[in-house]
Amino acid sequence: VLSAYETKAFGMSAKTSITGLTWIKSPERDSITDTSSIVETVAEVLADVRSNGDAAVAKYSAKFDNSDLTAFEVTAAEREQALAELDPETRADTEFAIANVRKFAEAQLGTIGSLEVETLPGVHLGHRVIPLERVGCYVPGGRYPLLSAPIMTIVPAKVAGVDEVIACLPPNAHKAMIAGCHLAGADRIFKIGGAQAIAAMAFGTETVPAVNKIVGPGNAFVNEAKRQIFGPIGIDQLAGPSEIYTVADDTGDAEMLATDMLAQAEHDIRTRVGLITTSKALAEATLAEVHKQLETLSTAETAGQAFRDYGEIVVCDSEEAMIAYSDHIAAEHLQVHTKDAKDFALKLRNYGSLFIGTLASVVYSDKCSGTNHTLPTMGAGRYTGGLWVGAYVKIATHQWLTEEGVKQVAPPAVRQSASEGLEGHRRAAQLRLDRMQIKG
Ligand code: HSO
Ligand code: ZN
Repeated sequence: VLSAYETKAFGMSAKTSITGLTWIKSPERDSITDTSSIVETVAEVLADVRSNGDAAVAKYSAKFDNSDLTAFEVTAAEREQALAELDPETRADTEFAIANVRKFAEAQLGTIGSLEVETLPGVHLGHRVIPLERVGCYVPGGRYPLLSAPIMTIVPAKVAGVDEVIACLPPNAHKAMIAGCHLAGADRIFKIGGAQAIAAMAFGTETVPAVNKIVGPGNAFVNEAKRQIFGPIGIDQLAGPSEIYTVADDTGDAEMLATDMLAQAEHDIRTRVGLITTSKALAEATLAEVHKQLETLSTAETAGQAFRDYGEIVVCDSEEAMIAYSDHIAAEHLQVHTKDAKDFALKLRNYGSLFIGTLASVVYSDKCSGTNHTLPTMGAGRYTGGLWVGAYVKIATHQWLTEEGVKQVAPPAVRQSASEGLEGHRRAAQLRLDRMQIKG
């Protein structure tokens, strides 16, 4: 089921005025039926959990997740058990990924600082970087347990200095996911999934504390719930199906391009994959290679359908057209396979995360290289990057003035307020000046 906003993501490919493009393979589907019923179902879950707390959570866990749980929190003993059941190699790999995501998040946090500046004589302005108090990380169950999922939402929250990081995962999620949440540093973990998890974290229940922001991808119900609670509660973004595009010139490698596309296509039948290239020969070779690889890929059923429905291979008659079309798509993952890839990368504007040169693989970032894999999809890369440590802090401004500063800003503020007919504002602006005059 897809919710209303997901329908808008498709149909973008065809609607472009960019010239010099020839499709060797176009997406066969570009619109998906709207299912507004989900909007109402989610609204009902949210309202019910808001008024009835844990009882409503238990009711929807039974209804949607087939779970009879009434106590949702993962206990210390369960955490221990989940860890004990994790094989040592998986644990080491998980810890490797956590360390790398942490290192990069720490370095990024170092680029955000507090500020104090005097912009006019006596007018002192500034901002502070303040961590959020409480954050909720939704960890999807999914067809495959993705151990990197809790890492990407929980680790940067801890690095940012969030006081309490809670995680919710579906009751039937693989036990390893509990170990993943634990190793990533979740303060509290709850076995609650779907819209009821978002509701519990947004409004709080007897056992789940209310949070200030909810992050992490989920299914259509989770997305819709995040959309509906947004406002008083923050969200990261609305996650759509994965996307991978590559811009390539004639130095591109068809086998590698096909492999990379199918690596993401196996996620979901709605994954969008694409090649934007100036080489017709590469385009044709890649198309043939995709079909060849599908013959032996164990996940070909999903990957093949995704490629059939949403795959696109476009030949561009200039580098400019290639850049323009790539910026138009704003793919979640964008690979650059060109001569001088580092220079070429600087010409690109819209993408979630960039993979420069043929040695960088999206899969490394999916798992463990250190950049966050929670990235903008459906064109959101035109206005935002992905989840990062900065999403867990707020940059909040402040000011203080000397009498000299008041002399600078009060007269214009008095005049503006008077001309707008805001007498209360005028008085507040004038009062400081009057007090200064009385003092002499
Ligand atoms: N490609 C996904 C993340 C992921 N894939 C994790 C495998 N593991 C996010 O776009
Ligand atoms: Zn992936």
